[in-house]
Amino acid sequence: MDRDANTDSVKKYFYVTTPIYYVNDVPHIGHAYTSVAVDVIARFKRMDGCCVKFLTGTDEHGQKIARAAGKAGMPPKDFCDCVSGNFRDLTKALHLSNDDFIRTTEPRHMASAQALWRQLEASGNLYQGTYAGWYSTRDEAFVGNDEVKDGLAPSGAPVEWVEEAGYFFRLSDWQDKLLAFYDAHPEFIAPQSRRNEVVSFVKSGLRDLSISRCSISWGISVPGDPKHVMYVWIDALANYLSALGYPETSEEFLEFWAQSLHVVGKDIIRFHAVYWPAFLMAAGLAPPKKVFAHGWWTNDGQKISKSLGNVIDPHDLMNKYGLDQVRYFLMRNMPFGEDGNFSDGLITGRINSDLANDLGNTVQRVLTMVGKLSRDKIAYAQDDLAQEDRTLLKMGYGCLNDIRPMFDELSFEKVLKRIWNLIYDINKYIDHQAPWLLDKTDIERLKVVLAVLAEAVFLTALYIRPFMPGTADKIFDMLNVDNDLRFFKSVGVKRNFNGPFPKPIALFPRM
Ligand code: ME8
Repeated sequence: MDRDANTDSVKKYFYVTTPIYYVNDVPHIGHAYTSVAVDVIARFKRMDGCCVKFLTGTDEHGQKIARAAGKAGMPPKDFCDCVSGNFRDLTKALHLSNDDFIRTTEPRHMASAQALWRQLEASGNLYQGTYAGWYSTRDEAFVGNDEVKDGLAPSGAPVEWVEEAGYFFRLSDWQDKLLAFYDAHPEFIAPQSRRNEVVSFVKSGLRDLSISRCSISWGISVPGDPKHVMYVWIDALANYLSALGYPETSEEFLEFWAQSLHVVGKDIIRFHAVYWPAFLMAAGLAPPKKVFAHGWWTNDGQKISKSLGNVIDPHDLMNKYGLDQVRYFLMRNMPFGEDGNFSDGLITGRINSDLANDLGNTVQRVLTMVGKLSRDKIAYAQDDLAQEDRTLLKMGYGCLNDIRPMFDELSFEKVLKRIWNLIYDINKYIDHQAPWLLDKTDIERLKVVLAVLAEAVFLTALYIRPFMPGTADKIFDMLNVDNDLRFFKSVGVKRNFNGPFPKPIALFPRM
């Protein structure tokens, strides 16, 4: 497996997660977006020598799912099996490289969530009481009186009045500790705008949190009190621990947890950046290293919702535009963290200009020359390199150091712009060197130019690989590059490319 072939001998761990998606409905572009982003970062880290665990899965308990199952006329578990299968299919269709797919109805998760509960109870953070207040089933959230406006939660979801006995978590005790934690770990919440939002929410005061339900039964039983089920958010958040084997806290668990990144949409930042670190600290565990909340997609400027009938099905998109085209568009269209819009015009424009023209034409231009002019072997001696050759290679090799910090900030669109600068430089180099003329005048120089071009295209393929793995592998195949060289450890290592080279194929049809 390529992920093992590339892991450094001193292991650098990296744990990255998507939210686990509710199984009340079919997957749409928003789910595909988060999942592709996490896949890109997971693939980048693996190519960079890390030992990566990439987790995704489905959130299957709670009132919302119970109601959706009832509406479908199915027992909840059968309903979950069916819809969870749709999400699993989507991971395959998007070529996600997830290492695990967790379902909250699995025994391994239920045991883990109950262990977390017991830990919270043992630490004195739980007490029994009665909740009388608003609840939004769509958000699966308890909503304060002051937050309800015109019968709606801040998200616009309807609320209903709930009165039931249950368990509370002493969240109010955690206000100062959370603020101290945010201060000590400024990198914990990103981007900065979300961090500001969370800090001011916590500063405004925290109420204790109801964490069980007794009016519904579709959930994980509260340990020792099976009349109650756990509130679906404590159940759901625990998935990040269950997949690492909690309550066992092996050395590997701790290594992964110390390098953990939760990527979520901005809708669920409060659960991940306020409740989750409080639960974890209360249970004697460290919070995750980072929570990144990305922005929201709209369709032709409108909110995406079932009632507006404008939900975008990722399978339709892939059938219409192609997998790598969709993956590229999702990562390039808007800065990660900001909101953005989908339209057919936008994706078509990107495919035609960035992929067909820039990337596709450049690769085909180079590989056609390599095939026609190289006489089946591409190699150069370091001493043969002219200044222009060195400049292009420097631009190519230097790209890796430039994009590493951009990846750490999850600035995917900046990474892509940097890679595209390399593509523009390759084109300028071709125009200056005019290899088709060298074929008639200077065969020795032609060999060097083709070698530099092959190397630059090889580097381009390496850098686009996390985003468009299928396209990158097509380029490697056309250059006869071995599988074990398709990693960043190959950057800066001088190589030969050996023919005969297959006839280059067009990578992206124009739309
Ligand atoms: O919230 N634009 O699940 P969910 C961008 N089960 N991203 C979007 C989006 C849009 N229009 N719509 C959805 C849940 N998303 C809980 C999570 S985690 C312990 C539990 C993405 O099915 C985005 O990542 O409602 C958002 O946070 C997630 O889907 C919500 O998925």
